[in-house]
Amino acid sequence: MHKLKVIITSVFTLSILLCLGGCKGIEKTKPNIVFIFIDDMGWTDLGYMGSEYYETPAIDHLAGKGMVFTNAYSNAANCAPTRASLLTGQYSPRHGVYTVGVSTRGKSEYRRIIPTENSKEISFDKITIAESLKKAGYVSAAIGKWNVGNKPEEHGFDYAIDRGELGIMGHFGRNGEYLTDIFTDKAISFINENNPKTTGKPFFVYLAHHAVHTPIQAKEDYVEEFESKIPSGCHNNPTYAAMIRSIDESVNRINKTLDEMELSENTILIFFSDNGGHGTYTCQKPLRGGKGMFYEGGIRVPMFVYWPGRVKPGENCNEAVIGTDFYPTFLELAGLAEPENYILDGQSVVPMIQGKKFDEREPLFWHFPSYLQSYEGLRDESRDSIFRTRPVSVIRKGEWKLLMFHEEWSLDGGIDKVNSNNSIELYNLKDDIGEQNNLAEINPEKRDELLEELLQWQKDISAPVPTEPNPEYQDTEKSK
Ligand SMILES: [Ca+2]
Repeated sequence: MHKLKVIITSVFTLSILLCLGGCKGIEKTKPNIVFIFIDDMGWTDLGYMGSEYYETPAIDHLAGKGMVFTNAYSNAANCAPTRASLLTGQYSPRHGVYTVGVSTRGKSEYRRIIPTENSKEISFDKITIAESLKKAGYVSAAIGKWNVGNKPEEHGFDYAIDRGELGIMGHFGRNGEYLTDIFTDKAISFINENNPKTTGKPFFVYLAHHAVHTPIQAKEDYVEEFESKIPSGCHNNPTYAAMIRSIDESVNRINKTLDEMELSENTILIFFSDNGGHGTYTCQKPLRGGKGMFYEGGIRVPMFVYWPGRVKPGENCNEAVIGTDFYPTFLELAGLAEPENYILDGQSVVPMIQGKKFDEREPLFWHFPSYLQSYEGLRDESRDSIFRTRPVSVIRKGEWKLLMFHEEWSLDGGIDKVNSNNSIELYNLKDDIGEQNNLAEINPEKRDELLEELLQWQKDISAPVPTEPNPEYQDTEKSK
């Protein structure tokens, strides 16, 4: 008995000694990282975010025991650029992936300016987060939607599987199997086969579901169940609700796996969406707009971090964070320095996870020199009824947000005519989260302060602001 006590005391003393160097904050043990990435999930599309129709009991439970980020942003309002920024850790002007497909979406006769050409892939000179984590011994998997050219294995992932390899086009396989379930199975298999207790290597799972992106398809029995429930406002599509239920099951199954393998305490689980919800099927009120727009509904997304014993349960973090913050966050968790000669645009959110704040939060920026045509459901919330967005740059600093529209800026006199050319919108998100009151005229001091920072950022990062008029543009009432 006495001997045992001595051993226990020694182990305890030893751990204290070992702790002197590293136990403050994040330990030296490299945590596993599970990043669950939802496609097109809107800010209020979850129970814990206020939906009274969609049901997400498992997610609500984990979010309640984790940390909810209320001011989390995607780097763009649509899929590819958000993913490129997240994987490279860089804002879009550095990688050139501004949009999905071409920049010229929507009829040419309505476009005033020639938009910037878009890149459809991450170039090989980029150091992806998977490549960086590999240096710290991580084994990594990209499961699901990729969307940024080449293959995940060519960008540092050890294992990858996508919908195409499964021979699936929409959300169902030939035998009726559901894509969200298949990807969840693949993630669970990967975790099983790469148990750090056996391999000695931490894992990074990038689970990028295609749900809840169109086509809106879900399991029939779930759809029927939601058909019998009472819709709530603009959350009223039973098939969309059923898709969300399958996402909830996915998160639950992943968490259960980690729990059963006793990995939860050394695994950080992050839930995030790549842009706002699709205006035809859902809405994110009180936010304005949805997917494809640079109003809050298009870029503010649901996010929580679950890490039992490490993240203080039940906390909300109201600091503004953005997709490019994950790269430096993962580096810090893995104990890695930033890659040499490689610029990272984000800031680690590890202090927030520890219940602190950023020493100083840099302003957040977006740059979208492209057009996105509109569709039913969003026309009332866009700036105009033809496009969800026209070329635009955005800065968010503190509670203020400024949007600079390139057509008016470049063709109607820029800074010299800023008081009258309608190129700028300014909102105070604290008072006006719905972006209803443009304060650009009322508060020119704040407008100029943010504008100056935005212009400086554009210059520093060589952001292309389109300037050339489109010869096919027809100046009719409808095109405005
Ligand atoms: Ca998306």
